[in-house]
Amino acid sequence: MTGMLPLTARQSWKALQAHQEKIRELHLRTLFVDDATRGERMSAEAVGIYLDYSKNRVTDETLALLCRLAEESGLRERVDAMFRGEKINLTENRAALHVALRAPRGTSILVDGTDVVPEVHAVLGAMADFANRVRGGAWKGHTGQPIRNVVNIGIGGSDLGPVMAYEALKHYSDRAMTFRFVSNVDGTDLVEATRDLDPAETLFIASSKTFTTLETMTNAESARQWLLAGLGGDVKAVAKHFVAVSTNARKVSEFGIDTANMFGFWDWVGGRYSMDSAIGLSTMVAVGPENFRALLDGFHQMDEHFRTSPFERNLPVLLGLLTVWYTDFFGAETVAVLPYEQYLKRFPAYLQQLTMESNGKHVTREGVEVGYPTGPIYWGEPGTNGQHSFYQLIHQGTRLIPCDFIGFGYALNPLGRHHDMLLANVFAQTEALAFGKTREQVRAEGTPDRLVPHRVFEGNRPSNTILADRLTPATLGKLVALYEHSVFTQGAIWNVDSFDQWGVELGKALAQRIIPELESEKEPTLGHDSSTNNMIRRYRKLRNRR
Ligand code: G6Q
Repeated sequence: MTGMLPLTARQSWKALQAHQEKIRELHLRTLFVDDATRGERMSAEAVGIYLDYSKNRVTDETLALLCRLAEESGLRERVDAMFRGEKINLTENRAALHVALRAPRGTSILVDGTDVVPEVHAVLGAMADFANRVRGGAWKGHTGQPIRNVVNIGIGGSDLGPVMAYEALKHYSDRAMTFRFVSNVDGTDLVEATRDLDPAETLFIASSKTFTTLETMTNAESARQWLLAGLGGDVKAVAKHFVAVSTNARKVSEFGIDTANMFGFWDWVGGRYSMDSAIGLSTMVAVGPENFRALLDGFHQMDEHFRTSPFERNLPVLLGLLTVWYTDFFGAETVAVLPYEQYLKRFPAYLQQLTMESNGKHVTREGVEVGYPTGPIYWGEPGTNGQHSFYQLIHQGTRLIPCDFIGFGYALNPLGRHHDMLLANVFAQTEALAFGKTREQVRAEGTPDRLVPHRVFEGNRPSNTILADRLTPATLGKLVALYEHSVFTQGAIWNVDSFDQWGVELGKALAQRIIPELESEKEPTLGHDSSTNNMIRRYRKLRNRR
């Protein structure tokens, strides 16, 4: 931004560096002993989401400095620019306006002078009509049978959101229907997804913003062949068994899908920010239009909280700033996201794309090499499973891994004592990470001397705990928006373009070059490096031995 000092030259940044030197040895044990109210005080609650951030290696001063860093980094102006529909995705000259996807009817957001909110609601209306027809059996397949199976074909942003949302909201889904998701160009994905399905009852949703993506186009073409082979080869069947979600009407119609059955979105919706656009069609068919609208309402509530709340009480801002704190001042390289909710089993995978594709950048928005670490690696698995595998390293390894624990008050499937046990584990883990177990405590337990070092937990390992009432469509919307805006906050501080993904684009182009070299009958002349050339030759030989 014009007139703004580079990040590391900002006063608050320098103050944070000096402050970190002072408090880096400070133990959470001491912080909690010194302030009996810390656990309640260092928390924030909004739109039904409760965040306990007291088990972080921060003091009031840290938080004040981090909020100042946000001010000095122009976070407020950035947020306003996003909500105003400005072209904040500089390298692609586009707005990043996923917040418009959940703007209520009657509000107005302009992109290039056009109000996009009515368009959003027109598409939502068309999706709802379609979803109701499929769910109610009015939409018939080629042979007159109703649809029982829905297969979403897409990849990246056109897959991860739909899969995650379907799994997360399965409790609310129509159990008489089957939902599958095909993304990988590895033929196994499609073959396994369709092997037990009857083509006469199967609907494919080809989801691709560009409708040119290699994997999706290849899978869609093979799905079409599978369908036609199963239904006697009449190409008219395609119109009844394929619909598209895309921004590219021409390509959709070239594929043979009637554009009357195409659900559109816009260039200002980034792939990883698109699960609440028409890309969510499979979600809507699964859970119904009313639940989908509740999901959007949850997103919108968090959007409004992010847009209007002061930084010190703003959940996404707090999460984002804490991530900056550990990434840039403690050298942490990862963040673990640990949902204690089986339905959120794909949430960490979804977040990996959202966070790492957005902030995995090494230059500023002006194209200058950054002089500080940016986006950390996000990873995770649902609890309690992770406790019996990788938590060991979080507790006793040599790395600092800030963790986000996510839990719910009510179980969607109450079963005996299960839920109390589940939540007891959330609280026990954050307690153990923060406070550990001292040498004295281990000795007092009668541990033999030689085992003492192995049983000591140094503690002081930071975590956030996010609690909500129960996992509903609205809660899911709030959670996703929480992380979207946390990513935005981080990107604003680091001054990177969180909305482009040139790293993905390169891979897309390179594979296209190699495919003909693998497929050509004649031995191709190869111009790669010696390793790539050698592997291509080796693969051609292996393949020919079939
Ligand atoms: C997301 C990325 C990427 C994209 C896929 C699929 O932000 O841009 O993951 O979603 O490459 O692209 P299409 O939807 O165009 O097939």
